[in-house]
Amino acid sequence: MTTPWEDWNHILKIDPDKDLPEGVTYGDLCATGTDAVEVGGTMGITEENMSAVIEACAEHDVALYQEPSSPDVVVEDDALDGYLIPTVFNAGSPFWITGAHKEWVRLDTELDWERTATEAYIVMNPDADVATYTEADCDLSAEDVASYAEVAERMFGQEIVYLEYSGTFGDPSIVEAAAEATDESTLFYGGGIDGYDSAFRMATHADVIVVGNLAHEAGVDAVRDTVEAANDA
Ligand code: 1GP
Repeated sequence: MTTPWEDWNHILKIDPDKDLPEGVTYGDLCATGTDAVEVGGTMGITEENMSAVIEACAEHDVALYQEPSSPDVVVEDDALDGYLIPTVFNAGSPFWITGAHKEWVRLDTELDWERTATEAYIVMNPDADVATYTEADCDLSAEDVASYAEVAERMFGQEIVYLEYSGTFGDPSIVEAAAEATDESTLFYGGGIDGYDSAFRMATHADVIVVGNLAHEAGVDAVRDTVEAANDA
């Protein structure tokens, strides 16, 4: 697979289980200047709601990726540029490290490896659904996180390391530690970005910032501000 994320600064993550703010369309979000739209979520995800969002975004000129939370919601659609598959390095259950992946490969004998890459997640917010779901150990120091990041890059050859604070703004010093520990991997940061300043703060450390809830809770202008910050940093 090619590695377009090396050139990205900003990802907009759209959760198919959440509504858009009144008057906002998927087209508006695709046109914010974000480098890529990633369609994914943790709870309430079905193949149907995934497909609906993918189809709505496919009409617009933006890189489009699916981030399936489990094998049964993978959507086969030529409009997708690819699949970004989470593997949770600090998961308590091995199902979320390699188990779900094994099931996907078992069930899908014609998996499109050319369009498939993994994201090495380090889940940091214990209150997030993703932490509960994966039984993640979020009690990690900056040193622990940096070490996980280095393991992901050096031992497991992960092209993407994803520091995930979903729903809350993370500790910039921990993001900085992860950035220092990675050399060739692209570092994604996601969680609690709510405008220009928070986006800029994390984008000074991470290679790519991921904006999620804001797209569902605020207007398009707020999202556009985070794109600007990611490009400025
Ligand atoms: C969630 O990392 C993303 O997977 C973004 O988090 O929804 O808190 O912006 P927020």
